[in-house]
Amino acid sequence: MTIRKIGCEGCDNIVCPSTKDVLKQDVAKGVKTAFHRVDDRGMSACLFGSTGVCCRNCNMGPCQIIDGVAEMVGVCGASADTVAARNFSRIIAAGSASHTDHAREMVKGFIATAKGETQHEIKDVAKLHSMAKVFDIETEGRNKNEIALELGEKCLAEFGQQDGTLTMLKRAPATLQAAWKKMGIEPRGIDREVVEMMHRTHMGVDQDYKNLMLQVSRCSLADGWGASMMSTELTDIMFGTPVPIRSIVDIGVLKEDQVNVTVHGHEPLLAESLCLAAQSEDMQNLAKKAGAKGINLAGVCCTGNEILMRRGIPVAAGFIQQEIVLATGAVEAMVVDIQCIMQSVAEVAKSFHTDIITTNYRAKMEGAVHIQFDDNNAMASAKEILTRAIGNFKKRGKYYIPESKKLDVVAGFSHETINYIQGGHFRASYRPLNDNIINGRIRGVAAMVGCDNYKYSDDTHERIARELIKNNVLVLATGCSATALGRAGLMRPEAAAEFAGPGLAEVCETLGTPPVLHMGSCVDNSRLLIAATQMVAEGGLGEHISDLPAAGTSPVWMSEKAVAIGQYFVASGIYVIFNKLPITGAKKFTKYMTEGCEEELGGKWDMEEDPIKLAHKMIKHIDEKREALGINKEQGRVLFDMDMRRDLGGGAIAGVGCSGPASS
Ligand code: XCC
Ligand code: SF4
Repeated sequence: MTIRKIGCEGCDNIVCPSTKDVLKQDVAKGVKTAFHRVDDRGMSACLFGSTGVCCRNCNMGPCQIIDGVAEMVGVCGASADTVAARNFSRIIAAGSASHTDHAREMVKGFIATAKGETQHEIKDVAKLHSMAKVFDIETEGRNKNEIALELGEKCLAEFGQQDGTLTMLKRAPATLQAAWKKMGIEPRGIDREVVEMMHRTHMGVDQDYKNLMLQVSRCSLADGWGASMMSTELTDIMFGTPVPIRSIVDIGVLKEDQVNVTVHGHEPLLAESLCLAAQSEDMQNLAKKAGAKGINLAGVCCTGNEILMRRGIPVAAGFIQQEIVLATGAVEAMVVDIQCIMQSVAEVAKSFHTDIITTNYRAKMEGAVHIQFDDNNAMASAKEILTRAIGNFKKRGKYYIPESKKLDVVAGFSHETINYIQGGHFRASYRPLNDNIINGRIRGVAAMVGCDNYKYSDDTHERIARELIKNNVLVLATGCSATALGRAGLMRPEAAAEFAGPGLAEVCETLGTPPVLHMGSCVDNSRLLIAATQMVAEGGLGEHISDLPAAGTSPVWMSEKAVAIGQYFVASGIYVIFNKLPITGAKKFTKYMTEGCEEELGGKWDMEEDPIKLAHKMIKHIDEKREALGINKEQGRVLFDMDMRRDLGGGAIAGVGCSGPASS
């Protein structure tokens, strides 16, 4: 991809106004960010590594392989295809392990909550009952905590389960379940699949790339339809299933006169406890005593998405802005737990009064303060953290908050919300979405997931999403890509009229939704699996997820987790396109991933670095699916008359869009 050189001096990939604004202030002088390091390193990425053909799985290597050159196979004889497939497998194992270890903590927190050992409660009883049904748990005559305890314990057991299949798999379309069974890739136990993946990629074990890819799918399914799905559902039950909520996204959410605490990482247990503690009278009083008007919590990365979705707490930054938010000099503490926390934040914080507070024994960092977050004494841990942040308020020196640039978002589009807004309480269904796809107002659905990446321009997500919605493709976003799209103003309902094609704009205006829907954090991609399943079940769009006019992308991924997500989408029948994947040094393997696997899985991988071309590859795929379904006819613009609006408007978002207040 050609990177657009339009940023400020020394930061070529920056388009975001507030990032640019902060970086040019005096207070940020001397702050080195990843943007600078990308330039400073002075070395381009190793060709063998970036194309997947460097093997260091044993001490006879590392071996760099050149496909087709007889002398350049591994010392053990490993071919380019084997090495690339093994490396890809290990990415999937690491990505799945990260999601599943996060999920395990959430399940354990859920069990502790069911036992009454935390300050949280079982909030969404309706969802508890629907999950109890999935897990064959008796609900008659039992209180919510008893049911929750059994559910939590059954979920926890699936991590160490050795045989059988994961329970959530049965939520998938029957056709997909049958395909997995036929291929022998139904996950047996969550941890088992990760361990087996690591074993099979050890020197001298599985040396058949196609056979390895079966385990790759099984491992990723244990993530998507297993651990991640458990995490999303149990977190919803405990903290509430998201409903549409207005908030703001940008560095400008920091407040001049308050103690700014950013919460960065992934597990919402910590963030939820901080939210509760920040509202407590003693913490509020302590903040006032320190001369602040209060405590301002703001999210970073997926923790940000979790508390935005459920509480409407503003998001200060996505992955790509974690250093910039510190460079404002206005953050008293950045509290971190696990995943996507750059080691550089400790270095940046040194220039300011800011404390980086690590809270998880699994993730410590030199230069940070460690305050262990104790699940069983969460309030005390949270207060200790906040007390430290409040103590820093008086030490704040020069700072700069780019206040004018923050943008509104409407977030909170869980699968349940999408269901509801289309039909209200009584007729909740995906029927209107399917109908609007069939009648052509909506061309198809695109999932945009995953990270930001300093090697690419920070408006890449925006450019792709604008191209998609202009072409009437509804965009569902999660993770840092959702934050990026929020920052770009695409999660305001008004964005439909401003940027969407006429058909999509009409549907969005009628429902009062933005053309880009925020569906949550990285683990919440499981919501997309359920949404796709629901679209198949609703009828009219084929028998399989692979029949849907839908596509997925993580256009500037950086984390191994994003690849695991991509793979479980592919193994669920979805066409997934990334900017690039480290597989291209192996010809047969690449061909298999981008073509061959479609026959078995229904989904396949693709690659494209140019944002606009990437969007059009997604659109082309969507059109091909429409063609196969026989719905790809040119549609004249059908305006909604009042009856149609009334029909659709039952669940419109209160105070949002043209439908006025919700009728419920
Ligand atoms: Fe990390 Fe989840 Fe990627 Fe953002 S999107 S950079 S993984 S925080 Ni999931
Ligand atoms: Fe080289 Fe084979 Fe060892 Fe890999 S496993 S480092 S290809 S000898």
